[in-house]
Amino acid sequence: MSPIPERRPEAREQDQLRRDTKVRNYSPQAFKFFMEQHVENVLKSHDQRLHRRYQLENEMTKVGLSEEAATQMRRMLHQKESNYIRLKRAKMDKLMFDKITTLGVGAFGEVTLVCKRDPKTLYAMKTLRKNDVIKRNQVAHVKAERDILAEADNEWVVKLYYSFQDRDNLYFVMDYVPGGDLMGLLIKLEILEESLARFYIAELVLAIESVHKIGFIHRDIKPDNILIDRDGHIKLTYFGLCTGFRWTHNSKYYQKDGSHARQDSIEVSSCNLDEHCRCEILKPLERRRNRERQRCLAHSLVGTPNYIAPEVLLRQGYSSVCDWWSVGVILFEMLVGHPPFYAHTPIETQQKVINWKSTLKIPSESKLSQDSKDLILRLLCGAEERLGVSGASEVKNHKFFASINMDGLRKQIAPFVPKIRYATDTSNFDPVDPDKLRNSDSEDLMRRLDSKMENGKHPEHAFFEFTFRRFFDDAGHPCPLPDPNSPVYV
Ligand code: ISQ
Repeated sequence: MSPIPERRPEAREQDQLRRDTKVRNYSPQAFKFFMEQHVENVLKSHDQRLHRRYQLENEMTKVGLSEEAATQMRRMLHQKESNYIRLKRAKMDKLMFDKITTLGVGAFGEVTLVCKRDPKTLYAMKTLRKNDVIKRNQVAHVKAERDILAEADNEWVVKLYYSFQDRDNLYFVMDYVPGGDLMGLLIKLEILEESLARFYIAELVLAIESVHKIGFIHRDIKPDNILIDRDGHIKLTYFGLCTGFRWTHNSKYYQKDGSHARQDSIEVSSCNLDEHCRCEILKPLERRRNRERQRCLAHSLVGTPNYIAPEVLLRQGYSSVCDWWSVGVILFEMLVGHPPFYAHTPIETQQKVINWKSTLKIPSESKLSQDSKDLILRLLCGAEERLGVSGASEVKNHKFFASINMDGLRKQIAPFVPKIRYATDTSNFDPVDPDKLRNSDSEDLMRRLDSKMENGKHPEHAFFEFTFRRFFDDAGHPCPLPDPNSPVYV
């Protein structure tokens, strides 16, 4: 960490000169942040480039390529690297995408199904309003989410193709995963057969393992964040609470004066009730029948603490084992029909989670197998004795999974394959309440005024180097093009 540069007395004159020549002036704090993050990113890009070269050499040696062919391959990689640098510099904007429909609305923005104009490709685009992200102190989380989506190059995590920003918004352009989410399936089926629950939980364990392997913790694993792809396999999304424990994932670097501030959306006890969706207050509390209420809770700023580990809620210091707790909660919910710490309000749920020793009860009338009960109780316990504390294989080796071939799971035919009738079919997602859709023009204007008024209070460096392009993004995108004759554009 370099020291914060000091401003010299003659800097004032230089400032005036800069203002005259329209060069933006940043605080020493922001300058330090820019430089440190920029140098880190330059080094990261260099490492990735070396890694690609090393991988190519390895592959060529493995297949015994002739020297002539190898030279040709090196030239092609070099060309691709140059194209990639050019692509990274090219500015992207939202007009490169046509909106098809809204898939979901959250506290900071929305997720829409979009079609990129050139080449025509379907994506899910998450839009976050910068102002809201900053006001709610979520910059560090957004940064961590961008990092994990960019770095997790595996089939268990929804793939990020591009991230970019404009004055008002941040954009994540990701794979469209058309099968809906696990919450939708739970609502439909109420209780899952043990074999179906076993399949999803086994996949979830592998997905979480893949996230931990690259040094991240999700912290907010819940059925809404587990998507089902067209073949019935799962993908993780919404890493809004995740952390990779990097300095840029720490909120203190985004405070104007460098001081610490509370930032987590898991802060339930201190939250304002007004932050919750009004439907929570207005509607009866029947969980599964009231899917809207569930979704609203998931969308409110504080979220639902139903799935969050007690050590995370208590801010006691936590590790990757907190994600295994969430697996226990989801398994319970799948087999029993409601989450173990369900209550009428988030605060009550939080209390129940924290006091899990006295509140956790597996109802005797639900006919759970001995193995499933045992796994639930080995996951819903103190962090030190929780299964998974010595690694994911502890969880994978539990008797509950005895009949599962973990290694080839994703290659197997899934027990439930969602119905997808055409490329832009979104029927597996809940229809979005029209009241929640943005009234774009007037709301945009309000937000612009809002952002003007708040200017100067924002950390200047909040979204520095947010842009991302995937290196291998041009071939074999999984989503077929929309059929131009189908009535899909709404
Ligand atoms: C991809 N496909 C469908 C829905 C999504 C929601 C969030 C992030 C990615 C998604």
